[in-house]
Amino acid sequence: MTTEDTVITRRDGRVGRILLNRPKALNALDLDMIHALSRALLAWRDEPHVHAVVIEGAGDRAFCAGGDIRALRDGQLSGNRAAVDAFFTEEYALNLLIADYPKPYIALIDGFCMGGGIGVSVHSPHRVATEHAMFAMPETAIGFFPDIGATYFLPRLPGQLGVYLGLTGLRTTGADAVYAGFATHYTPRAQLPALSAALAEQGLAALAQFAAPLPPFTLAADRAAIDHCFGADSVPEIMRRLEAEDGAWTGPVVKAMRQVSPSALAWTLKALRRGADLTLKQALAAEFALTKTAMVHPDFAEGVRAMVVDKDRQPKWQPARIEDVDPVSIDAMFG
Ligand code: QUE
Repeated sequence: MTTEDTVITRRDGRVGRILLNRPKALNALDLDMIHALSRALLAWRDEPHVHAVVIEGAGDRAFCAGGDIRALRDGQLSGNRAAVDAFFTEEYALNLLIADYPKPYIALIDGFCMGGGIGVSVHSPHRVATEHAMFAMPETAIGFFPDIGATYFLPRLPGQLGVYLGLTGLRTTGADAVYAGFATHYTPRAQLPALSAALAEQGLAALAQFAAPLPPFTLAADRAAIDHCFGADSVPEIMRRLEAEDGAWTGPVVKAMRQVSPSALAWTLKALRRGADLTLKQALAAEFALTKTAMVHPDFAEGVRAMVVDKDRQPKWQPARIEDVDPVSIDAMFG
């Protein structure tokens, strides 16, 4: 058994257990945590007595709410590109390690699961969400883009749901997350400790045994309209289609699209369309390249300032309007 401050790893019978243990920061991943996760997975990969890995978040508010974007902003502003590169290199390598892991890796997701938290769960075939799970890829709100392999998996969600969720950053709760594809099983929070224990005793069979019936998909009625609006090939055209819809569903969607970074919407749409034709490994490499051009844009430092550092939620985007984003400058970011 090894105990580290922010990631606790231990053997429990046939499983290796990982607890993300920074509950005050909603278990957001810093570089030390990413290293601890990678070390544990590499050690257990070659340990014959470990048959599966179970990952959970400490506390009842979050599985993992993202990455250490405050540190990334500091690195960007101080010109410490090496520190920024190290973070993304290690994080994306961990995402790929999980995708390629030869043993079952089971994420038990209760509370927030956003950004980097999705990166340490969605690439595995086994993701359990509770009724308190809350999934989102909210990076356009900080002038960034959905990374951690999101440019691979969002375009593979049903229809245009992934583009809708990746552009707006809107949240998807428990059961909806199973329909959308963020989770594979739905188990009530009250049953999670029993499921976790059963995984160590009986392995993957416990997943079906503890799965609860799914309530209906709340987005079902809007799916066709979402596919139509978010199937457009530019952000201004998506806005025109949304504003031409008469369903009540577009109110919060248009509001979200008008709040986030207009430039980030443009580079995110382009990255998601490109990711549809890439492997996960290629998508992560393309994301790494895009971190270099997206982070020098002023909207990244400003977005993290407004949403995470000062929390005034009043970012001053450049440009301020979707209609004023220059497509040529966005294309230039993709090399
Ligand atoms: C948009 C985001 C993130 C965010 C807020 C947004 C994000 C992220 C965090 C975050 C959460 C908990 C922490 C922390 C950062 O907040 O990606 O340091 O403890 O990681 O509006 O994309």
